[in-house]
Amino acid sequence: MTKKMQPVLAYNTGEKDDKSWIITETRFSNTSLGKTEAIFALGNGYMGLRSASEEKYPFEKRGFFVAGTFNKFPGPQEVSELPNAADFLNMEMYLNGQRFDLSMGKIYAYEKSLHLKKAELTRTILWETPQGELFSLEFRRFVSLADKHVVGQKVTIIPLSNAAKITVESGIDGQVTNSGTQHFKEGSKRLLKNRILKLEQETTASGIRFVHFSKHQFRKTTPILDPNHQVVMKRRAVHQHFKAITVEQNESLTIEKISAVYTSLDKDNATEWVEQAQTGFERIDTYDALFEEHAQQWQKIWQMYPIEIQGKDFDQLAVRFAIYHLVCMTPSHDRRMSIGAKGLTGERYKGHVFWDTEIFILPFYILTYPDMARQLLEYRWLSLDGARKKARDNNYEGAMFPWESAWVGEGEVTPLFGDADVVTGEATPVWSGFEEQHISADIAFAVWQYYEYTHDDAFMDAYGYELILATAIFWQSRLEWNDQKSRYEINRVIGPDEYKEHINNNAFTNYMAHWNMQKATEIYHHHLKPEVKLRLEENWQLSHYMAKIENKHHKLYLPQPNTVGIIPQDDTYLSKEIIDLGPYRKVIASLLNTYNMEQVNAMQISKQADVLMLLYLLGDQFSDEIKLANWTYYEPKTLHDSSLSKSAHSLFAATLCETEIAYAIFSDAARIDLGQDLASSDTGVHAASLGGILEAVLFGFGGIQIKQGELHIEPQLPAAWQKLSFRFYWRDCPLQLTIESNRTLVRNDSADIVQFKNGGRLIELAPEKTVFIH
Ligand code: IFM
Repeated sequence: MTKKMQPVLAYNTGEKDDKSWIITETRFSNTSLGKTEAIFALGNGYMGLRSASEEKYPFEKRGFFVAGTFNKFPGPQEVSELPNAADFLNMEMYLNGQRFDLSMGKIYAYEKSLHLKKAELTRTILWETPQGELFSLEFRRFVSLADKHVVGQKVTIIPLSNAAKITVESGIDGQVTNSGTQHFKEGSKRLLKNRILKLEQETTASGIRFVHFSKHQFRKTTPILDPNHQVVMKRRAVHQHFKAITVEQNESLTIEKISAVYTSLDKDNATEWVEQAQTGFERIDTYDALFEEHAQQWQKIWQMYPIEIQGKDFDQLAVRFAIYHLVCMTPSHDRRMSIGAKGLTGERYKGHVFWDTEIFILPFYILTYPDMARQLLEYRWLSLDGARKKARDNNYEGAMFPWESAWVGEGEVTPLFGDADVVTGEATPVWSGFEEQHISADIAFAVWQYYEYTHDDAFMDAYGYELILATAIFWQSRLEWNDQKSRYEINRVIGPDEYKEHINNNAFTNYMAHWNMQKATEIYHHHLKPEVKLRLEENWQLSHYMAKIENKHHKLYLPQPNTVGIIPQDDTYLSKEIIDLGPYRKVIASLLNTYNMEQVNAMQISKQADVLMLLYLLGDQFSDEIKLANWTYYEPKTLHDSSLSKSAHSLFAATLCETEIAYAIFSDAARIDLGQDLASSDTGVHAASLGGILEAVLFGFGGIQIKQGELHIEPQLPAAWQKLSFRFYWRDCPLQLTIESNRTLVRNDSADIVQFKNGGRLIELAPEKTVFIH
């Protein structure tokens, strides 16, 4: 009988107090390093650091990203990307001459853990060298939430067999690349005050200056040591070699490495910012003191998002894991930046921002931290120049938002080519930058969703109305008149289902564009203050375009349900061949190993939610029967090849009150990053999926919805859970929702009366009062 291998990841490994806070890799494998490098990545929104080891391995992917620092390598195939900046984690340790390397010798104990509560990475190892000497090693690391520039590392080594001479090579290495592309000039290197390593570099085209510092402190069981060291400078790298420190048997050697990075993008930069950064860094304290301040900030984070699930520890952990990563990837310090599809945890998608932010992540912030949602929308407002340029370049008007965005105002940055075509052997063209146009409406939709929950008029006057109106101006210019059918159409697009290219009248796109234009007319007539109207008139020739929008949008073709209630995904989808998707639903993207895009285009196969996404977002416009009919039709034809798909389907199933189906799909979504598939996160975590998991919990099971501008709370608890509770904001009022198997409570923690609907009843909840609902 073959022995069953234990799963590599263990959950909830902590003691009672640490339950549902810890994820542990229980076995070292030097061929699947990417998983925990990404899912255990550390960050604070300013920077993100993949959790590669101190010592290097051949199949690792080290990664360190500072939000917003985009650079474009010259060349027609290149687009702006977030550079992989200098690596300061690396520490090579030689124990009695033997390099510490887990692919050699024997591992008697190994645990690599991410502790979500305090956002700390740890590794504890009992290792025998190939020469038979036993060592205990402990590694700790954090990216500070208290000082966004600082990273702390602490390594403790204890020789267990005999005394040892330990040599350490450590420094700052700017030789890293983005898979071969070097984004930095050589730069300057220094050792300051015989103690602080400094590397100053500049990105090749965007001219963003980076300054890195690292300093070390060595300690034996008690005293601070000053070991012999030598400074080594190489191209783009500066290191210190600390020589042969003698450590007795069972004595411990602790090495603390504190590093910091500052860039010329930092908003608080004075002219003398490098000098100031240096002075600040010199003052920086020890690991423990810095960690304490950092842990206190994380305690505040967990108080901000008190989402509690009782019944399944894994689900509680998954929710915390999603919140943890959203905090790590959200650039809360700077509205000129937004959230990349991989956060700050990997090179994939080049740090670019997609609709993922507005449709999958923003709803979580709207409900739990509206100011953050507002800031992320301001990034889009600051990007209007790029959207205007994209419209102009394509002979349209208004604001046509890029499918992929990088620096504000830069415009479209979608690469032109992607993976190999299995049939032709050539690189597959990426059409999304030209054809995936729904993003303009998605952004407008998100703006309105934010407004409905917050009634933040100041935001709308300054930014929100402009975003909705400028995108509506784009859409009216985008419509194509079909003389034969006497209607406007939107042709040659890609909808959310990216397995259908160059299609006409994608239902999602047409309905969302229609919604965008209709909302613009409503805003124009009922919401604009005279001074706002005047400004928008100057910026966008508003009255001229409003006449066109009003005239045209009624005549836009909106695909209607057929005789059995199915809304055609586009003009041809329903007439395409249907194949057995069974084998392809088991392995992500396996279809593209058999068929190329042209062939996939000719089949009824969806990559992710498309019509169902429409029915969720514009749920008010469709009956339950239509929703159910389309669910039954489209879900079996969906491969869920995009990580955005599962959470969207879970959410949609919840709106159908299919609680257990919604829960089963939620469970799959929760495992996209956190599950045992050791390759699923190599290139970074899935930001939209993490946002989507939280959406499924709050909006799906929590049942928070807006219908005709009113708040509805219609909760449903999966059988696996005994309790779900969370706090959310409705128009500045904090409300606490507690759902248990036999009762649901809503508590109004504000000083105002709050109105909402439940089970068809209008409920008025007085300040500080609690009500039981269905
Ligand atoms: O935005 C998504 C898209 O919907 C599917 N492909 C990946 C993109 C980035 O996550």
